[in-house]
Amino acid sequence: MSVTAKKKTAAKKDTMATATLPATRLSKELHLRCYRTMVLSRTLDEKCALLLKQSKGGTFQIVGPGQEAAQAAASLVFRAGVDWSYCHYRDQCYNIGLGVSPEEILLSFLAREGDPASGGRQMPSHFGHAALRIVSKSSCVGTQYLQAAGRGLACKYEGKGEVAYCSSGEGTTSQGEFYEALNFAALHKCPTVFFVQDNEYAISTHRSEETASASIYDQVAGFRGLHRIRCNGLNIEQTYNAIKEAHERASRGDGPTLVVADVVRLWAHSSSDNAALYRSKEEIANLDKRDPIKLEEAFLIEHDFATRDELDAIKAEIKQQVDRAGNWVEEQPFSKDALSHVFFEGPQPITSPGPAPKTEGEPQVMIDMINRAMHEEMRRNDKIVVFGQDVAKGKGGVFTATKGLTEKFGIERCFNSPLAEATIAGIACGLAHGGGWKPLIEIQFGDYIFPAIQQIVNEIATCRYRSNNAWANPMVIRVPVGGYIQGGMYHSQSIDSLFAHRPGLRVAIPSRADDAKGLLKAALRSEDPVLFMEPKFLYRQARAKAPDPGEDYTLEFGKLRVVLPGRDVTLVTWGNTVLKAIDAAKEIEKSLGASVEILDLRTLNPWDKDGILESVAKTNRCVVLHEDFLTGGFGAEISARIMEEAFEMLDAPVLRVAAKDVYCPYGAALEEQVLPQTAWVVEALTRTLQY
Ligand SMILES: Cc1ncc(C[n+]2csc(CCOP(=O)(O)OP(=O)(O)O)c2C)c(N)n1
Repeated sequence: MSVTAKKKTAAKKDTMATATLPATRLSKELHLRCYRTMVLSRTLDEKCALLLKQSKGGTFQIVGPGQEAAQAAASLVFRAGVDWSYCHYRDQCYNIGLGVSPEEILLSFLAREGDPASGGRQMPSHFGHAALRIVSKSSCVGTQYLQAAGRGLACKYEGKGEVAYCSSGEGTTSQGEFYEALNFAALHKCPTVFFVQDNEYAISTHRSEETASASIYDQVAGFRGLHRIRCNGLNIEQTYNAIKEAHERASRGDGPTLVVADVVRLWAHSSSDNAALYRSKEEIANLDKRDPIKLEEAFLIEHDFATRDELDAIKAEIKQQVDRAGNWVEEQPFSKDALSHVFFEGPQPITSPGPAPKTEGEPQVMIDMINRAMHEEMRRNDKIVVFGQDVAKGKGGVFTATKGLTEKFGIERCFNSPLAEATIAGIACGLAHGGGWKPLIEIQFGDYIFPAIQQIVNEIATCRYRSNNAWANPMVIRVPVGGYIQGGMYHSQSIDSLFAHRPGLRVAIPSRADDAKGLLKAALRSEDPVLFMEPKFLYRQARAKAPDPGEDYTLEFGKLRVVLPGRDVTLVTWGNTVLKAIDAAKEIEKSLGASVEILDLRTLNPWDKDGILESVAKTNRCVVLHEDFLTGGFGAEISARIMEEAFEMLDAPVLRVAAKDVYCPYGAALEEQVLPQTAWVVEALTRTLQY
């Protein structure tokens, strides 16, 4: 079927689906309130378009004309400062309805101080407002679905009848995370309302090229526990009824609803787009007939709620209000602060020295210390919630790290997630947005963290920065990593350099049981998101054992451990390769009589540059050893910093020993050729010492 034919069939179905909805009447006051909200939003869009044309500061505009009725109706239902809003970038009218002022919209548009969304850090229309519980929005379409489901889970746990609002266009529902979110929300009866404003286009791509069914409404018919409503989004009353029903269901504990509102996009996708390139002249000419403001005006006049003159007066008054706001905003200073709020800036255990570890007692394996740290911290903080694949009940994780947590703390605090890493990270992200919740999630293997990467790097790591400290994502992501276990290509990967490279994410990688406990406990008391990498080869290694450092022990991040003091060469490493370093140092002592100072970094963000430089000042030689690939590995960063800041101290070039730039194969004889071996370290140390 051609695109045009598909459009026609879809249009027919639209009429059929929307005609059946009840038509509860709204009062004159509510109609006029919506009308004002719609006109204010449209006037602001026109104002911003003008500012853009005049080159007065904005560089980009994305607008909502055509979608105002649906949004104004939704804003009547959701409660500002009570419910939680995960918005679409076209949701300006909804934001205004909740209470965002024209000044605030324009501060954001012109990147002036006082922009409540991002302090000028994000493009316009990336809404956020802490006091109104409008959660910071990134530019990634589709990430909001899982976050809103996670927030719904928090609302359910809190039992106060609060609801999460989640809005998007229909194109964005093609993202896999949409289906994952519906699944999770339906499975857990999350009080989340998914509001899809179907304007038929995703930039230039028509719905018929996007979705196998006529509408996303039809496409998701099979989710048990998901209520669905389709409505005419050009009609305030129809949308209000749909949203009200969805909100009431959610609030009383009946679970999620998908509301699909058919709307129209009157303007181009954005100021960078030209709709004439993909919409016919006829289609564009007919859009005006579907303008919801004009339709509402006709309704108001027909029902004697207002006269034409009164409506014109409202428009003129709002135009003046917007012009006044514009003049005031143009006088405001530009946002200047670009560097703060990457991390939490107050004192916290991961940035402060903790108590000394206890050193007596039976040495314990690392996996047991990780398990004990979680038990102790969950007892201490009842907002810690553990989830991931197979973490619950009898099994307690494929490596038994979470063993006993469900039995001890109940299924709500340690539950199995669906087999979907984006779900795990996205739900955690939403849960961590407020209320003190502290998700402690497990990604089963580092090799499988990639489906979650959008949520981790673009959402979790950026949340505090992009919202100018209004929102944050304190959580811990535990993930077993690394090789030396014949795990083959997909159970051996190191992910150090990928994540250590991202501002906003703390990264830890212990090599000993006591460090693992101290770092994990500090992470769980932190205000920042922490990626906690666990070298699985060390889980039960006798050489990684240490006595339990104690229930109060927390270990500051960014402080290396001197594994072996030495005089002649510094060997910097972390994770699995600490053991290779120890073996190599012994051989060097024997063969050359030289003493090697081994430093275990323990964390990669932050990493202890000063500690390394102090050692290099003494030894004047340095080798960096790690398990991740050589090219672009974290060793390159360390080596470059030593070169930049301590060149004069060096008697030899800094050398790196790392995995070959090859995937880690399964066979023992093959793995040995790829992952760093003791002999490689001995060879590099010898070369450095003999330089
Ligand atoms: C993950 C991601 N991919 C691509 C983009 C670029 N992009 C921004 S908006 C958009 C279209 C979204 O369409 P739809 O969901 O229908 O919403 P509408 O703009 O029609 O309201 C695209 C492709 C993005 N921001 N994020």
